[in-house]
Amino acid sequence: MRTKVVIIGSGPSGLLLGQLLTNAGIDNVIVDRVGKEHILSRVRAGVLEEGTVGLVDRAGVGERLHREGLPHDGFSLTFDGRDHRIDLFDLTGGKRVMVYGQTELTRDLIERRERDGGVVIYDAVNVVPSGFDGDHPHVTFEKDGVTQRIDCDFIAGCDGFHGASRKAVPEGAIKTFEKIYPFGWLGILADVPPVNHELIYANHPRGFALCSMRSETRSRYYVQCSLDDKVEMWSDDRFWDELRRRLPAHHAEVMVTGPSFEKSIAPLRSFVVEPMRFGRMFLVGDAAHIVPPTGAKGLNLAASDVYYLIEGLLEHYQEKSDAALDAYSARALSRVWKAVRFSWSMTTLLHRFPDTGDFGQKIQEAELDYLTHSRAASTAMAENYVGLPY
Ligand code: RFL
Ligand code: PHB
Repeated sequence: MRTKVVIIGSGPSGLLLGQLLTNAGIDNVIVDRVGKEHILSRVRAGVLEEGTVGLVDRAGVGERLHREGLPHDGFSLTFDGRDHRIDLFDLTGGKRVMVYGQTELTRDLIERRERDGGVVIYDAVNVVPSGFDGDHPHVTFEKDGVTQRIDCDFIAGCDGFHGASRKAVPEGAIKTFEKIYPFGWLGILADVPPVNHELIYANHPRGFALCSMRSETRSRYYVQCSLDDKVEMWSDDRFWDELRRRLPAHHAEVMVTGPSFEKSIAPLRSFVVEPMRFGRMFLVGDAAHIVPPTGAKGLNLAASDVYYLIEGLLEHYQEKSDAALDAYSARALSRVWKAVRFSWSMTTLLHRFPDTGDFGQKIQEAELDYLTHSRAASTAMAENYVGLPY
């Protein structure tokens, strides 16, 4: 088989890139190691920047997002029993974010690809990208016990943190930057109305908590937990008790609880590889970088990578120039590092670190106090939260 671009990974970055290529008439094939049902069962991000929404619109997949998504003009930081609202709209001169689940976005992208007759090869085993350092890149895999090979012009490694693309790069050609945080997030989904009409990021002596949502009747809540914790250790009752204790009383008292239908623990890490291009293979999204979810940046960075890569691929095929492809890695990384910095700083500001000590604790309190009293500090937070320009 031959195509122009093989996309490894059918997550949001692979599907979005595939749709933008298809819309431009550029043949592409997506290969994923799991099946559609599995992909649609993953619960992840919930906050989309305007740039991400714009890219989804450009792909022609934004109809349901605009109908069902919840535009948010601000969010609350709570600490010391009080609320401090970050007024995103006011502080950024009219920008907001959209709350819409990654699972729903992925469903919209898959349905659109199916309608267009785009190829996705699910349940592919042993996916290996090769030949990308020369002129004959190709991807091999096994499907139903038969080895297959797809030759192409370019490979897009959209296969997430545990994917095959990054692993195929020779060790000496890639540099890794990593920070592991000493805690995780325990998250639940429950069909109860959100405790607040906007997100609440809570700093509390018992640990961080986040109140988010998927709709007016579905809440997504998180509490900072120990890396040794297992989901089985957290009954729904224990979760609700802990969440309530980490919120100011006026929120805790009105919180509606109910049975959860999803519960999982995610470790927190910051991770970046440089460069993001290796000959004719490009790394995109989580394959190249991971951020802790505190700044809601993971999915949005995957989208900005796609933005830079599609620009390069369109220029290659339509204008016979490789200037934008050559600039891909540097342009993407420049935005990635700013989001890595922001996610790290929000994580540092809001969580309890086991080894912080009194000095670290005082610095955190001073930082929160500064945020509440300085429009400049709040503006910097808002500007990063809504997403820096592409
Ligand atoms: P994805 O979504 O991980 O998709 C990668 C796809 O590649 C496939 N794959 C392979 N295919 C072929 N061969 C292989 N060897 C393969 N290995 C993997 C996978 O099956 C999958 O279909 O990466 P992508 O597209 O770059 O998208 C990135 C986002 O998914 C990610 O940044 C965010 O979800 C991160 N993230 C969160 N971000 C937020 O902004 N807010 C959140 O609340 C949030 N929660 C999360 C998260 C990521 C999590 N992970 C990765 C465990 C919670 C979790 C649990
Ligand atoms: C979510 O809704 O899952 C969510 C929202 C904001 C974050 C992280 C996760 O910062």
